[in-house]
Amino acid sequence: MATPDIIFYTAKVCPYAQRVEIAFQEAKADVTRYPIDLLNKPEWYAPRVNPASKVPAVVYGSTKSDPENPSPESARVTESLVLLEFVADLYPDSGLLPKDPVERARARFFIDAVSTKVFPPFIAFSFRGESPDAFIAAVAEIQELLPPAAQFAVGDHFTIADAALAPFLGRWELLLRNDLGKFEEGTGPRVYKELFQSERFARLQKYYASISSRESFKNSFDPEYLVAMAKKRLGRQ
Ligand SMILES: N[C@@H](CCC(=O)N[C@@H](CS)C(=O)NCC(=O)O)C(=O)O
Repeated sequence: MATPDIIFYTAKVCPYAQRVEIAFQEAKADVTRYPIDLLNKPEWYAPRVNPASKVPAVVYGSTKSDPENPSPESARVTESLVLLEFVADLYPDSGLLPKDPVERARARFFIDAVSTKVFPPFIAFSFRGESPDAFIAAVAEIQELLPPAAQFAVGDHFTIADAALAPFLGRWELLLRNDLGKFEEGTGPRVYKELFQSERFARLQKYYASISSRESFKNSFDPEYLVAMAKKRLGRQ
């Protein structure tokens, strides 16, 4: 039987797509990447690939497909967290999901905490200029979930829990350091110092050093491009 092919619709700017890119690279998966320009999406994308018209999306099929006109028999899989599980299921030997049920539950709990606790206060702070306090408190809660000595979120092996958080940690570090956000000037570097340089967040900083030094992260994170895009969206001038 032919190996099913995987078409991955992605965009370098998108942290959700980077989650999936990291997982594919960690799994050493052979995928066809198709970049989508989010400012000028092809008219076939929603009807043929993802009705929600978002990246990331994957078409998974049994025949070599044309990315612009994938076979209707191929499966469409969307939503970054669903895709992380999908990649882990396709590549069980990658260790992206541990074999042990308790560790699997820990990975999923970590992902749930990231999604429910940190994103809302980050958006309030960064896109609406509200106080950073709730965001900093939420990051402290995430830090508490990190094992004291292990390298990654659920031990010494990189899992989907790390892939889920890494793109966001990377963007927080970059955007805060460059003072990019809809907050008062100078607030970004102040919060940056707290999260990425203070003793209080030493555990988080060590964790960030572990994930940001992974090849899968470095290959999928382009700081200059992200700063340029963020300046257009969040710049003060
Ligand atoms: N919940 C989705 C969010 C994906 C998402 O919001 N993607 C954005 C880019 S980061 C997108 O494609 N937006 C559509 C657009 O910009 O038109 C996921 O986790 O995959």
